[in-house]
Amino acid sequence: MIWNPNKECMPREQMRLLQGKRLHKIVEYVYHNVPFYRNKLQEMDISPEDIQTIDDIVKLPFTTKKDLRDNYPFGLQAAPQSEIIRIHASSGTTGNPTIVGYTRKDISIWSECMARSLTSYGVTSDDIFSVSYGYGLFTGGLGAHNGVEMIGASVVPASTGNTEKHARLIRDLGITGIACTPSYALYLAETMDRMGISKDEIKLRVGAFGAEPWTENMRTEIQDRLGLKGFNLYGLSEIMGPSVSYECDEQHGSHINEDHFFPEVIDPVTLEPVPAGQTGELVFTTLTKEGMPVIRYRTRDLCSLLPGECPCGRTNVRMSAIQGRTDDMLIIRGINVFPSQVESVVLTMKEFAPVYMLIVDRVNNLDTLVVQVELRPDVFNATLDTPAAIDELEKRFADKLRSVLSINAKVQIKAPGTIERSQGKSSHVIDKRKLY
Ligand code: DLL
Repeated sequence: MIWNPNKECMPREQMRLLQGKRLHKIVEYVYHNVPFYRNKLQEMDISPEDIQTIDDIVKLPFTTKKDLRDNYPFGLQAAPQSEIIRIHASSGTTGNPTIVGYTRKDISIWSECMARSLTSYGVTSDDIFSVSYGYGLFTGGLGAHNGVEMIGASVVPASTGNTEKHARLIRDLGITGIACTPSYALYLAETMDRMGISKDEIKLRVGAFGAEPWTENMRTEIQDRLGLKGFNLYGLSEIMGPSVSYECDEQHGSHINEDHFFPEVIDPVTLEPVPAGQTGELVFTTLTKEGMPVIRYRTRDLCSLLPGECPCGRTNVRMSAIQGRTDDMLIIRGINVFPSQVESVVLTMKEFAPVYMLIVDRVNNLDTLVVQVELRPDVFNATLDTPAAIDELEKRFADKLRSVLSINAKVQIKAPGTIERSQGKSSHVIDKRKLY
């Protein structure tokens, strides 16, 4: 089944005409409503009239996460506050999160994009569907929720945490579909094993997995252990949230909702488009968004656009799985974490030298984060001479980290000179998960 064949299976020439028209409109819209874009366009001597077809997009400036941060909180918002009906936030590199406001029309388009994804996975109004992405500032929970409601399946807003209760609900209600991070799916399988709930007692048949990178091996393991078919779901807050793209039954790349989000792949160094099919940095322009439209947003995600037609009948272009990032952002338990956030905490504590290391691992299918930090030599020699003093400092550091990162980290305070220095480019991360 296809939710909106008119848009998902549109002939290519027609799609490009539609994209061109929408691009012109959105450029005109930001020109008149967002001083940041007006200034940028004026600096480049571009007027909205110069943008008539989708090919003109290359004339436009890029937008980066730094631009969002510099314009915190509402500087890139185009619609008046009275028209914003929801605000989400995602982590920034330091300090301020990225704030994204949505109008009623934005939420309705987002819900439809999500409905397209779920329909492509085979979800129908007969399903009982558990949304186990976090609800709250993160876009995963409410984003998926609205889509499930739109197709008329029964949504169970399980969110994350309380996994044993969730496992019992999956068995007792006969839940047939689930949306969560792939690592949470494995953790759920593990919890069920521990509780003695077998695959034969549950009716799960479809999973919508995303918000973090995952491998084909993980897909096989999740499918085997939960007895379902797992589909990729991709998205990012700055563009919308989950369902910027979604897999179909062919599971060869994820179809982009191209009538709303125009994709480009560029060389992250030269910023020039890469030849079709080659890997580079994914860039999106929102073609219809009212709340916070973005022009040529650099996602930092590395992938390629797949050439050729898809046997499923959808004509929307497909993107490959994400193959890495051009920055150092980590996704730990579905939450975006930048080493620079840890650094910002380290720098606020006078006991520490600016030498730290994040060690990320996956233990029993749960991501773990250890943050090591070095004491300054004078502090090491003078003040911190009892285990109680070290404990107190560790606790203070862990509390500060939790409030900045929104996840728990185990902290280890190290003696001066004991964290390994890198020879070349300074690296603050050891990621043992091998996700790409
Ligand atoms: O993770 C939105 C989302 C929620 C997508 C639920 C899918 C499901 P952010 O928190 O802004 O938004 O993080 C976006 O997560 O740039 C990618 O690096 C990564 N990411 C998201 N989906 C996938 C995926 C949500 N399917 C960042 N595969 C993106 C690999 C993914 N990476």
